[in-house]
Amino acid sequence: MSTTGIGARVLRKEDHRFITGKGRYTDDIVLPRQSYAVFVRSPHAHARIKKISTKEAAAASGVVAVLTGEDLKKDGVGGLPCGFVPAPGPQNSPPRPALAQGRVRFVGDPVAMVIAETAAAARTAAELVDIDYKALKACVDPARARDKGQPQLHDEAPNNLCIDWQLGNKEETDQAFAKADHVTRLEFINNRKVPNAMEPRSANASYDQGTESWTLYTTSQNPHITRLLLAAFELSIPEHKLRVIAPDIGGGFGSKIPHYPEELLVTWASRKVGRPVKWTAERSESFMTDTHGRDHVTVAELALDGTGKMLGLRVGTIANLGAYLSTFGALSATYLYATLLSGQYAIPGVHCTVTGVFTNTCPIDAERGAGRPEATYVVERLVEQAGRETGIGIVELRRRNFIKPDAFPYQTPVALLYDSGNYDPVLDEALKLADYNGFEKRKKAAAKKGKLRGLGLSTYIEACGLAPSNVAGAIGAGVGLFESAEIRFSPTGSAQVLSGAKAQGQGHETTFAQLVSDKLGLALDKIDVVEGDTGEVQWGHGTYGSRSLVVGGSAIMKACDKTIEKATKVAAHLLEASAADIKFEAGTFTVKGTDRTKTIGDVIMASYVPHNFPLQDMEPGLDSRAFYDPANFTFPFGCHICEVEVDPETGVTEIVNWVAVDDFGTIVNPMIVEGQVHGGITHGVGQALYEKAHYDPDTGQLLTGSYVDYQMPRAGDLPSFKLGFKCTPSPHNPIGAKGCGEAGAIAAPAAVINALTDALGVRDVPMPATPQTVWRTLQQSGARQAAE
Ligand code: MCN
Repeated sequence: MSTTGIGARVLRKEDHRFITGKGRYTDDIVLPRQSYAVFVRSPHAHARIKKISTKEAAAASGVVAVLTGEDLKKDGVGGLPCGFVPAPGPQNSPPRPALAQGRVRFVGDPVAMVIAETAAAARTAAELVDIDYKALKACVDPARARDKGQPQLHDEAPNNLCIDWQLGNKEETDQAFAKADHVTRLEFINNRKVPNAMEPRSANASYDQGTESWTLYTTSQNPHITRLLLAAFELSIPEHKLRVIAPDIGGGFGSKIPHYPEELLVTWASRKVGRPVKWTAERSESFMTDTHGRDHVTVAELALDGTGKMLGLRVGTIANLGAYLSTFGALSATYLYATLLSGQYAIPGVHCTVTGVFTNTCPIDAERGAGRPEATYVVERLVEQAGRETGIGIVELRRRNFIKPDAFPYQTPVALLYDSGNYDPVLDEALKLADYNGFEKRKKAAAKKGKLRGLGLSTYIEACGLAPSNVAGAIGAGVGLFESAEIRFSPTGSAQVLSGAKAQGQGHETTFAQLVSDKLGLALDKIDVVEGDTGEVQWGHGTYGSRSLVVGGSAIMKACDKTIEKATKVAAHLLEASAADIKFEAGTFTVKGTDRTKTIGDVIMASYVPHNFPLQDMEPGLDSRAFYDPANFTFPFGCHICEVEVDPETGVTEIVNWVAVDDFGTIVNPMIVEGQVHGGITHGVGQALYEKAHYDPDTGQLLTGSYVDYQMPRAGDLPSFKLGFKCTPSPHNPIGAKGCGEAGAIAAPAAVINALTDALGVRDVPMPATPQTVWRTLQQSGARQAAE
C-alpha cells in the first residue's frame, strides 16, 4: 500500500492551517469600503406587522441604509424558493420573502435590514427601527397544528398542512398486522435539534459596477446551488454574473446546506448601496435562525409471527417543518426517512405516512443524518423492544430477520434497492468487542455500587452518497446530484484538484489528494484541492448526505483516468513506442517488457513544453475534467453497542462503553474516518441525552436560545470509543467506498435509549434523556411497580 494513497493514515493537510488560526473564514474577509448589516428580527412567534417606521434609524449616526420587505417588493426581488416537492405531491409551498411582508411567523424572522459604517452603528440603529406588531396566537406543537382553532400560518396552507404523504405497501402491511401473533408498539418524539456549527453563518457581498457582476462570500455547503437560486429565482440575473465563494467553513452539520434570506439580502443590498455589505450572525441568531433538525411525532408498530419473523412495520409520523419551507423542505421528513424504515431486515410489509405541518418555529432542514437517524430510531427501538417483549432476545431477533447475504440486490418495500450487505459478521464483531457475554456480570457489579447498568444495540443501515440524478428527479428534487472534478497541472508537475464538493471539516483536502496521489503517483505535497468557488470550480452540488467521497471522489477518479489516457499517449510519443505498449504504474510509464520509462513528472512537463508534439494527434496540456453520476446510493451499515450506568438517585446517565463496527467500503484515510465516526456518535449522544430546541407552547418563544439553556455533549461525557471495521467494497463506484460522515449520528440515539430503557427496565425514556427525565421515568415506573 502506498504511504500516501488510498488506505494510508495520512495526517490532515488542512490542519496546519486550522489549528494555527490561519483558516480563512467568511468573517475574515474584509473588502474595501465594506459596510455592515444587522437584521431587526421578530420578537414574536406570530404577529401582523401594522407599521414599520425606519426614519429614526435611517437618521442615526453612520447609517448607510435601512431596508424592509417593501423595498424588496419595489425592486421585484423574488422570495426564497423550496427546491423539493416530495413526489407525487402535492405540497403546499407558501411564499417566503427574505424580509417579512405583512406578517412574521417565527421568533427571529427578519423584518428590516440596517446597514451602517460599522457593526456597532448598525446595531445601535437597529434598536431605533420602530415596528408596530399585532401579536397573534402561535401554533407550536406539530401534533396539534392541524386541530380546529389552531392559529393559521399561511393562506396557501389550510390547517397548516404542507404535505400528506406516504410510502410503502399499505395493503400488504395491513394484512401482515391482521395475521400477526405479536405487535410491538411505541410512540415517541424525535427531538428538535439546533445544529450548532462552531462558526456562525456569515455573508459578505459586493457589486462591481464596471462588470455589472456580484461576488458573494458565504458560509455555504453548496455554493453553486446558492448561486443558482439567487440568480435564477430571486435576483433574475445571468448566473455567471454572480460568483459565490465559500471559503473555509467551521462546521455545518447540514445547517449550511439551505440558502438563507441573509445571503440574498446582502447581495441585493450591495448593489443598492454601492458598496460591499457584510453580515455575521451572533450566536443567538444562530440558535433562532439556522435551520433546525428532526422534530417528529411518531407512532410505530412492528408485527411479528410466532417465531419472531417480522411481518410488517407501520409508521405514522407528524413532521414539523417550521414556519416556512427551507431549501430542501420536506426531503428529510420523507424520502430520506421512510425509505430507511426497512433497516437491515427482510420485512414484507412496510408502510409509512408523513404529515408535514407548518408551525411558528424556525424552519427545519437537514441535520447530520437528515431523516435517517429518525428512521433508525423507529426501527431499532421497535426491534429492541420486540426482542425483549417476545423473549427471543435483542440479538436473536435481529439475526432471524436480517436480509441474508444471498438476497442482494434486495428490493425493500420502501423504494430502496440495497446493492450489497452482510450483517451477521458485523454484529458478531460488535458483540465480541463489547464483551456482550460478560454484560450480566457487569450489571451485577454495577448493582452492588447502587447503579443501574443497561446495554443497547443499534444495527443501522443508511443510504448515502446522494444521489443518482435520475432518482433525485423521480423523488422530487429540483436538481441533479452528480458531481464534477477537474485536475489542472502546472508544467513543473504540481496539480490542483477542483471539486464540486465543499468541506466543512471533513478533510477533503487530504483524502481527495490521496486519491490523486494513489492514481497518478504524484507526491501529496504537490497536490492541492480547491473547493467552494463558483468562479473556479465548473459545477458542484456540495457536501451533505455523506456524498463527497463516493460521488465527488469518484469524479476525481474519472478525471484521473482521463489524464492517464492522455498522458499515456504523451509517454508513448516520448518513449517512441505505441500507446498500446505503455504500462502506467505508481507514477511511472514503462514500455512493456523493457526498462525504458518516463515519470509522470516528465510527461506533465512535456505536455506543457510540447516542442516536438505531432500537432494533429496530440494536444498540449494534461488537464482533465469529469462528471460522475452514481448508479445507486451507497449503503453503509453497522452495529453500535452502548452500555450505560444510571445513578438512580440523580438520574445521571454515564456512557461507560461504546462499540461501533461499521462497513464503509474501501476506506481512503482510516484516521479521518475514525474522526468522522467519533463526531457522528457524539452528535447522536447529544440528541439522546442533552439537546432539545424547546419552544414555549403558548408564546412560541425559543427557550433554549443560548448555551446556558441548550446543552451540547462534551468530551468528558463520552468514553473512549472502540471502533471496528468490517468493510466490503461498494459494488458500483470506482473507489469501492461508502459514505461515513453521518453513520454515528444515525446509529447512536437508538443505541443510547435502548441501553437506558434496559437499565431502567422501562419501555421508553423520552429524548433528551436528561437527568431529570430519567429520574422522573424511574419514579413513575417505580411507583407503577409498587402499585402493581
Ligand atoms: N472517507 C474515507 N473513506 C470512506 C468514506 C469517507 O476516507 N470510505 C473520508 C472522505 O474522503 C472525507 C470524510 O471521510 O474526507 C467524510 O466523507 P463522506 O462520508 O463522503 O462525507 P462528506 O465529506 O460528504 O461529509 C458530509 C457528512 C455530513 S452529511 C455531515 S452533516 C457532516 C459530516 O460529514 N458534517 C460535518 N462530518 C462533519 N465533520 C465536520 N468536522 N464538520 C461537519 O460539519
